[in-house]
Amino acid sequence: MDTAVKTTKGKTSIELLLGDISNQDTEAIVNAANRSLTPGSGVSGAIHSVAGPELYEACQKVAPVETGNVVITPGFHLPNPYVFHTVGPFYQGGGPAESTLLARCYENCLKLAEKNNIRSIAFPSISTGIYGYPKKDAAEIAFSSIKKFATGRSTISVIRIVVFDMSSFVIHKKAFKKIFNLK
Ligand code: AR6
Repeated sequence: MDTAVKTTKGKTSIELLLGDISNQDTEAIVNAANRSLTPGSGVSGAIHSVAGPELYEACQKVAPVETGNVVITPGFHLPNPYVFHTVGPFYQGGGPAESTLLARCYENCLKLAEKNNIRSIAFPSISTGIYGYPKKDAAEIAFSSIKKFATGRSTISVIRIVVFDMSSFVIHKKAFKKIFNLK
């Protein structure tokens, strides 16, 4: 089975990949952080362990971060010059306030990438691990936010979502096809 899908909107390639967020060739990667930016397991554990202790020190200078917001640090020992730390909502039923906050994570990261002339960015599926957001709903919110952003005006060349296991990939691929109207 293929482990990647792609589509294009304007000048932007939008991709879904099965892989590891801490091993991407993009200029920026996104950390699914908590408000105090302390390393945990999952995405933040993988990112901090490759970046090294300098990342923790840099995070402590910019914490705390409100849910839905984002801050940038260098990537230190990662292959990426930048790490975006965004805080997804903790799932408590998925009402409009939660879905808006999740969408805001993607929108704010993309806006900040554009503002910093960053041309490629890779996201994990924010909130779908420890924070418990159902993957189907979270994937549709992620791709809708990306689609809205990329339609027409983005200067970002690559926007990628990286998922870590095959069952997540299958769920995200279905959402990708639905949101981008692909067969
Ligand atoms: N690469 C890509 N995706 C991954 C990786 C990886 N290396 N590891 C896990 N995933 P999570 P959250 C998937 O829990 O739900 C942290 O400890 C995983 O399967 O990392 O936003 C923070 O410090 C899941 O689908 O993030 C916070 O306290 C998705 O990435 C809290 O957890 C997100 O899982 C944030 O929880």
